[in-house]
Amino acid sequence: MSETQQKNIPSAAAEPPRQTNLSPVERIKQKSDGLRGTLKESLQNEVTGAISEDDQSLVKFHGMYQQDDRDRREERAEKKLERLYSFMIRLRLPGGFLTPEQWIALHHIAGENSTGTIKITTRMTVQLHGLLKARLKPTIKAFNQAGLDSIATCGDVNRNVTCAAHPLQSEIHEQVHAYAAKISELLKPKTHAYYEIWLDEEKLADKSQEEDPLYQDRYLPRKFKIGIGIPPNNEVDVFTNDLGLVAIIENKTLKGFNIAIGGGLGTTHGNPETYARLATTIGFVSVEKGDDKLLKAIYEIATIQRDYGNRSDRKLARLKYTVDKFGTEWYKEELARRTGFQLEPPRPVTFTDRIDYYGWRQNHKGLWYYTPFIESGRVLDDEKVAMKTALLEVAQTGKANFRFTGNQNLILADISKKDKSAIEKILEKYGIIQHTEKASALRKNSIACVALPTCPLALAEAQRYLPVLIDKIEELLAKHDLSDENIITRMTGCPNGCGRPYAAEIGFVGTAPGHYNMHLTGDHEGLRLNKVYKENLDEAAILRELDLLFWLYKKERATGEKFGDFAWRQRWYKP
Ligand code: SRM
Ligand code: SF4
Repeated sequence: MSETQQKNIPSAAAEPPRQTNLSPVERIKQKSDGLRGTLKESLQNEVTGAISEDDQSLVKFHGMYQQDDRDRREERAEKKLERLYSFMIRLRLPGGFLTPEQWIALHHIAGENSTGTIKITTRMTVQLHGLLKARLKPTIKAFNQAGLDSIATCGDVNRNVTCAAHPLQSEIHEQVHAYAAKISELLKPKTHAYYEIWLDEEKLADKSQEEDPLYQDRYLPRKFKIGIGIPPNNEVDVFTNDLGLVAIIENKTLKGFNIAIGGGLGTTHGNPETYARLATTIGFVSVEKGDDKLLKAIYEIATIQRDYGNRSDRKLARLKYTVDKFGTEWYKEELARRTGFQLEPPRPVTFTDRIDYYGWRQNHKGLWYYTPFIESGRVLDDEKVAMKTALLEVAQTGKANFRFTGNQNLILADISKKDKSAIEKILEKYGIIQHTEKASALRKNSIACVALPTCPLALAEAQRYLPVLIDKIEELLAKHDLSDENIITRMTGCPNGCGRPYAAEIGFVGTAPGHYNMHLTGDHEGLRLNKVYKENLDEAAILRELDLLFWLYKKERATGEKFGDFAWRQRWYKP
């Protein structure tokens, strides 16, 4: 019996099922008039710092989230004041790239409209927090003047497309990297709403120009993420995406891409139907005779998810659940039916790491790159280092581009030989080089999500706490003579997994204030997810556990064996 018959699912050629019992967000999307809703009216309402409930769903598609300062909820409630509402805005930067001029614009926009901190995200873009409602339009207009937008960085659409950041990854990095922008454009919603609402542009005279054959009026059932990896460095965590593309490069020529589907990390505590999943590789598409086939395959993978993804339960709506419900073979058959061609068998690939190349590196063309360490991707001036001022000064030279990495870092990039010393002087002046060299391997390989005080879903701290916990873990590593180990450690304030903790060697997932599930056994390359080791640990319990585990690791590991692999061999997970 075929997989299709076994699973009692529609044959590939059948009409997609009509879904009933739609979730409330589905109705909001459908009646939104191309994501316009009542956003214009909400923005004009001066009685509240918030926007209407339906508009809160819609504004995400424009790249913004309504939030409030959770640290101040109690104080505001006591004074009978409404919550201190503000907005977070996220830029669309396919492959994570800014010119120095754009960085300068971002620096000033952040200072004038937000908390001032520029947050580099795990998907290679930047977010600003704390924007009051009245500052949204001026912010978007200022971004627009800098050639930047926030379209589709949130919402049930294709999100910021990530791509292996470092030009050292391949001599044809530029060629592969260009696909991030191409794919972002291919899957960008067609509605003109963004331009009308935020930039005061006239309505389109001809409505048919915004007809959207991909998203129609339903958009996707849920967010959709695409990442492009370039072996051997998997710093984008390519298999955690709904759709992962792995560049196949032979003899310095781009042959095509392996296609992997169904990655995703979000889970919900206490809901066993939700789970983290790495994408399954389903085939290869050549680009040697042009990229039409590749783009067609990407587009149709999205249309299948549009038609078959779960629209009743948003917890089960990501592509990974569609793939597991119908099976990868069915997905491939349906894809072949829609594209008119079969995928070729996947090509062999080897990933060996997921690191950022800190410090100075030179590429094959002789250009220089400096990767500073930016803890949790937060660019600000604090008591440790004046990172924000230093980066502004670097940008003002006009001699370095800004490339973001999937590890919440940035690379000062494409610096010519003659300009290197000018940049170096600035980095030295502000202590950036010392700051980067001083940070431990553990710290440099850590990620923490935003969590409190802005994230409404946070159950525990992450970016405000992980640096403090790392101080203490560093002491344990020193005690066991393991200080040079670059163990990949990630923390999130809830199980949604924004810092990709399930793909870490040590993952901490918040359960309640001050408490975390500890996950172990993930590998160094991002090819094996971890598992829960112990639940609901407080700091003292975390340190107690790690003390014992590090002792065993030091004593019994094989030569060169990574912590995650050792933990896997020891079966350090809950049965
Ligand atoms: Fe995320 C929701 C922050 C990467 C899975 N994520 C959120 C929200 C918007 C909370 C909300 O819905 O109100 C967070 C905003 C916090 C704040 O105050 O800024 C948030 N996610 C982030 C960022 C900023 C974390 C960071 O510190 O870097 C990352 C922004 C990426 C970007 O630039 O687009 C971020 N989020 C991720 C990732 C990692 C990735 O994509 O590589 C994941 C796991 C991969 C995945 O999608 O499966 C992730 N975020 C989620 C989920 C769970 C989705 C699910 O399938 O269940 C949510 C909750 C939701 O969508 O309902 C969420
Ligand atoms: Fe918020 Fe949870 Fe994402 Fe952290 S993992 S940013 S707490 S949704």
